[in-house]
Amino acid sequence: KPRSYAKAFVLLSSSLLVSVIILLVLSSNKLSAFPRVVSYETITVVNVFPHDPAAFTQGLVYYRNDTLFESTGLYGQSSVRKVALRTGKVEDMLKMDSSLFGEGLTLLNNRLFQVTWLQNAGFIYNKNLSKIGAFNHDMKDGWGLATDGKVLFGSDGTSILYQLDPQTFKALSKHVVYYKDHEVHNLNELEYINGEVWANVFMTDCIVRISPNDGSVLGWILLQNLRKELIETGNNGIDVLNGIAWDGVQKRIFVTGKLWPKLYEIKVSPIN
Ligand code: DDQ
Ligand code: CA
Repeated sequence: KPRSYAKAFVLLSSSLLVSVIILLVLSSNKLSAFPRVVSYETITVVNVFPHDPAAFTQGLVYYRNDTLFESTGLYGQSSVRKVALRTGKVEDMLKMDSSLFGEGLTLLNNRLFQVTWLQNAGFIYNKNLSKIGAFNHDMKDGWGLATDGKVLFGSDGTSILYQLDPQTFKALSKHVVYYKDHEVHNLNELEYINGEVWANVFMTDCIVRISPNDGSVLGWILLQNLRKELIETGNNGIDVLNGIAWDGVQKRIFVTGKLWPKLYEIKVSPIN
C-alpha cells in the first residue's frame, strides 16, 4: 500500500541521514574516531642558491625556466620581484608604496596575486610586474597566498586556512588547522604541493603539511638545520624561515627565509 511505502521511505531516509551525521561528526578533526597518521620529516639540501640578503621574503612562487617571483616586506622596502634562481639576481622589480608591507604572493592564470600586512589591500600584477588590479579579501589579515590553479589559499596569521574565490576574494571555505587536537596558529607563507597545502609556521623552523579538504595536519617538516647553519657561519642578521616554492615540472622544492643570503632546494624524507 502507498501509505506503508511512504512510512518505510521516511524511516529509511531519516536513519540514513542520522548515520551520515554521526559519521561526519566522528570523522571531523576535533572528535576524530579515525586519527590520521602524522608524518615527521627531515630535509636534505640538494642545491644551494644565492638569495638577496636584503629581501625580507614574504611570498615565494616558482614560475618556470629557473625563475621565481618573490614578494618582500618591511615599510619602504616592500616589492614584487622576478628572480633568477641560479644567480639570485633580481631581474625585474616593482617597488611598492612605503605605506605598504608586502606579504603572500601566488601566480594564477598568468597573474600575480599579492596580499599585504595589516591592511586589507590586495594587488594583482601581470608577469611584467605592472599593477593591473586591486582587491579586498575576506581574511583578518594578509599573510600567505597559494593556489591549486583554481582557487586561492590564504592565511592570516591565525590557525585558519582559507579558500578564496579568485574573482570575488570571498571565502569559499575556512578550515581551522588542527594537529591532533591542537590548533596550529601563525600560519604564514603557503605553497600548494601535490594536493596538500604547505605552510611556514611563523617564528618556527617548521613547515606544516595541511589537508586542504579539512584543515587536518598531515605532517611536519623540521628545517632547523638551515637557520642553525646560517647563524653558525656568521649570518647573524637573518630573520625567520619563510618562503616555499614548488616547481611542479621538475618536482623541486625551494625554501628560504627573511633576509637569508641563501635559497635552498630540498628533499624531504620521513624521520626513521
Ligand atoms: N608577518 O610576516 C609575520 C606577517 C609579519 C612580520 C612582521 C615583522 C615585523 C618587522 C618590523 C616591522 C616594523 C614596523
Ligand atoms: Ca609560496
